[in-house]
Amino acid sequence: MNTLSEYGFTDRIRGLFSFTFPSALPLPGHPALEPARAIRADRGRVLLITNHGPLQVETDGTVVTGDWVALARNNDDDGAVPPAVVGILPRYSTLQRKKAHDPLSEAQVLGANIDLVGVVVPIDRPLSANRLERTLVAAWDSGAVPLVILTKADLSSRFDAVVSQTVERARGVEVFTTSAEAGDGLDALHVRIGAGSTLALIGPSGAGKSTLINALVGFHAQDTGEVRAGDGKGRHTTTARELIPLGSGSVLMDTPGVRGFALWDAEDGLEAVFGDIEELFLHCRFTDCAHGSEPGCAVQTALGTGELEERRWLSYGKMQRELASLHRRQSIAEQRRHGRSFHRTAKEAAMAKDFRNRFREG
Ligand SMILES: Nc1nc2c(ncn2[C@@H]2O[C@H](COP(=O)(O)OP(=O)(O)OP(=O)(O)O)[C@@H](O)[C@H]2O)c(=O)[nH]1
Ligand SMILES: [Mg+2]
Ligand SMILES: [Zn+2]
Repeated sequence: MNTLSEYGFTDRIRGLFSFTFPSALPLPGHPALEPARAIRADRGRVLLITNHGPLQVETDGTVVTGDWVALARNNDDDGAVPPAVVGILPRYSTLQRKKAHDPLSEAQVLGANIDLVGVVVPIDRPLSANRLERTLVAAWDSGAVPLVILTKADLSSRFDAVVSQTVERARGVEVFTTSAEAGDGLDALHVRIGAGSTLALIGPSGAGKSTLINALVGFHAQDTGEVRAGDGKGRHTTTARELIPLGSGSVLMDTPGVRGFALWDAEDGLEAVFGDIEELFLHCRFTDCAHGSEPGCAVQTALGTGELEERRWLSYGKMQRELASLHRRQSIAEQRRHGRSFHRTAKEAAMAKDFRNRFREG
């Protein structure tokens, strides 16, 4: 039977749990709160792993895959009150993106309490530098440490070129090369993951995330799907984010392939990936330089000498504008919310005054 320790319940989480939910030490007449981890979340329904095995509970939809929660169970065994999640442990990392096509600009939390984010890049397709950068921005921003994992090494004859190109693009992020087919690179990943930590794999459909998970755990834990013959794209085989224990308390998170990665409040991630560009700004002659045609612009100089790649500069600018427009929409939504509550209270106050006046008159 799977237990919590197989899902990353380390001493650190145990300590955090009893600190956050002191009532985990039962009081007479009160049910004890148990620690549990969400290993799959499907809107209001969450599959938890507890020290007594898996348990499905209904929740309000705020629990996401990877969350550590406090579970209250009825001790009387009469089953009158169903077990319930009564609290979520503060998340030490949160992988999120902006919901696609969402006018309200809401965040979609992909996973919580992840230690490592493996950005999966299949070697058999052309490498999209913009996509890699964007995903690394989100990965850094989550609070976890990103890794780049090249998959399907057995399929490329340009192997060395792709690896060195990826290392250059990843700019200091560790790059692992794997072939689930040939079993290459698995040991190095095992060592890097280490005991008690959680590695989430993200990347496009058909990149080989589930296949890599099966190779790492050594059995068929996740379904995999053939890629389309024409363009090599995947068929969206994995449909839910799910935790799979790897042994020695390490955990893998499989995720459905995503096409794009719209950013959500990712300034810190942007700085982590494009720190060199933000550093250049300090060397422009004018502090309010717009990095266009101003004299003494360090960005333009770096573009001119080739020190800064034009593509990277454009990619950075695009993400900056995306975040600026997100913040504009967020503040408009915020103002609307306040405006509405102001109108409501003003109207209520007027009605109350009207009522008092009539009462006095009467
Ligand atoms: N030759 C070779 N094929 C691989 C390797 N890894 C994955 N594949 C193949 O790539 C296809 C897609 O693999 P999946 O693991 O389903 O991809 P995924 O990233 O989980 O895709 P989604 O669940 O749709 O997001 C399958 O046909 C795998 O057999 C590898 O190392 N070598
Ligand atoms: Mg999959
Ligand atoms: Zn400038």
